[in-house]
Amino acid sequence: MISILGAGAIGQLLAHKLTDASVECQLIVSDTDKYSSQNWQFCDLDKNIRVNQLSSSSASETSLLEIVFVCVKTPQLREALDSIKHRLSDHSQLVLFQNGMGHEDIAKHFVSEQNIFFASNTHGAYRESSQNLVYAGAGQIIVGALNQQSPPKWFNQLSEVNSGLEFEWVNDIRPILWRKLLINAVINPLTAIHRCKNGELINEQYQPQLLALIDETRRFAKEMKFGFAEDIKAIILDVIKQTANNYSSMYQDVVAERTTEIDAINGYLLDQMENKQFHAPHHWALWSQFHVLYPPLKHQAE
Ligand code: KPL
Repeated sequence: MISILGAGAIGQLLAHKLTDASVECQLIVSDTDKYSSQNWQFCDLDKNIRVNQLSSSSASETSLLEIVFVCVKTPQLREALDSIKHRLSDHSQLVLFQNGMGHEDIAKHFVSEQNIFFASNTHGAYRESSQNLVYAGAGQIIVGALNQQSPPKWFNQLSEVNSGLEFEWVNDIRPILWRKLLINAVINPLTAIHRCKNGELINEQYQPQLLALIDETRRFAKEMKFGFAEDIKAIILDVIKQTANNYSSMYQDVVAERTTEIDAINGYLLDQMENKQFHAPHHWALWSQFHVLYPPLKHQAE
């Protein structure tokens, strides 16, 4: 049984797609979240709308969890894992779907290192209301671990199912997480600042900033000796194209006045750039522009 912690856009997308493919799964919802029914609306890529009955379990229940797809955002990670810690055993495995890097340090407080996996997701989805999801762009889910070469049993079973989610295993997840971080560091704050869909970033008025950021990102990736450095422009433009109709997760957070992943994504990147003494005026300008528009929420500063 796969448990999905967090009923945000990506948590719901996984629950719908796995339920459609008859994979046993459940959404773990917090005790404070009140959902009106078991009916969850799903608008698929072809714009067909259907209602799925998704199984759910409240965090405070006591049955043990085997595989947990952790789909909350980085700022909520510790609290979410804390809410299910009584349901974790030595055999529980966590699959972390957060954007950014470094969050495994939080997960290590809850399960041992060999039970931590990472998923890098490029599917786009957004919620129109709490139980109403729009699937806005097909992507891929690349899964791996930091120190583990072979995929676990659940991964092999999942990859044999035709869920449409395109699961792929890699032996070393680090470069994949970096690649995703660089994609998110450009697309997410820009869409939040300009309040636009991903696809609108290629419009004339945003293009100079987009291209300058991409070029600075390419030079940093080269400095870091990432194999994908020279392809990063094509990679970012391709994600923009594939998810053109999506509102990025950071856009969705600022609109809903939730804490964003700006620290986990751009904060982490700027720290690494500083460590390397890499000159990054465009990324610093992006950081300032974001913080002028969206000062840290009161509860973040406390
Ligand atoms: O990861 C995403 C996000 O919004 O966080 C992308 C792939 C950019 C889709 O919007």
